[in-house]
Amino acid sequence: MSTSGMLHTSKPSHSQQYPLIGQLAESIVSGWQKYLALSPYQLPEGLGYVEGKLEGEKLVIENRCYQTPQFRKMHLELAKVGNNLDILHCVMFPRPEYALPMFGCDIVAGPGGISAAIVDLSPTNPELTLSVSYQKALGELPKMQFLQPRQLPEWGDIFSEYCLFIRPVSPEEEQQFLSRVENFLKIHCCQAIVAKPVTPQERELYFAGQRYYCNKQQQNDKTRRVLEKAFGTEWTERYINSVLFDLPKNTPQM
Ligand code: BLA
Repeated sequence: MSTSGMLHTSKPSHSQQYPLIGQLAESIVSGWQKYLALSPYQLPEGLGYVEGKLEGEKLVIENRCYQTPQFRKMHLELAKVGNNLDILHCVMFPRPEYALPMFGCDIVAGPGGISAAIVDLSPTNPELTLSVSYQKALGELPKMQFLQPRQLPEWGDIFSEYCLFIRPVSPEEEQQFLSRVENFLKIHCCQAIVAKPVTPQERELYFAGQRYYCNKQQQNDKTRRVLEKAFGTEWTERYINSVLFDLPKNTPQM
């Protein structure tokens, strides 16, 4: 069964997910519906809904994907590994005609709670800096304190100074994280809908910025390992390169 590209109206299966993951998924999709004009986005054949089992436990992946005038691809993925691991993965890829950062969010929950919760608006310009208007909006958000901040991995130079990477220690911290994601998303959508296209020369730079981002994300061995266990190396390579962090085709839209 393939569910990619459809605007779902039925009750989504993420109701069985770790509570914060279900909440975040609802919140992200309703934010998209509220602020943006969504059209379906067709994922590669057979990769909308996938189940795998090689060694160990069953892995089920459910994808939702949309596009808008400003975003080439907005991808929300919910993955469940047996009864052990719940994962939310979300990336908004701007069309390179727009000087917009990448919205990215990842949550990994195990039996002991959430081990990783990360959200960022990651720059795509050559200087790897956010524009003044993003900095202003993000800087005005209420300050938050989390007890267990986490260290970014070596490949994490793509993330902005506003990146939030934590292990939430309580339901209160989980809700604070949710609220921060909602704020990031609101800021991003409101900036995106008033953005003007850049020149073809600048477009090349933003395209290269997205390529850099994807190349770095593809180096996350923790993601790769989970997928390889259920689907094998070849499938995983294709999935990472064509669904999770695919590079846009370098053909101008204008
Ligand atoms: C970490 N990602 C992880 C971990 C796992 C996954 C198992 C380790 C958890 C931990 O360190 O506590 C697994 N993530 C997945 C899988 C998918 C996924 C299988 O998305 C998809 C099917 N990752 C992203 C995005 C960001 C991201 C968009 O996909 C950020 C915007 C970040 N994930 C990210 C980071 C880590 C992580 C920074 C920690 C890596 C490390 O500490 O080495």
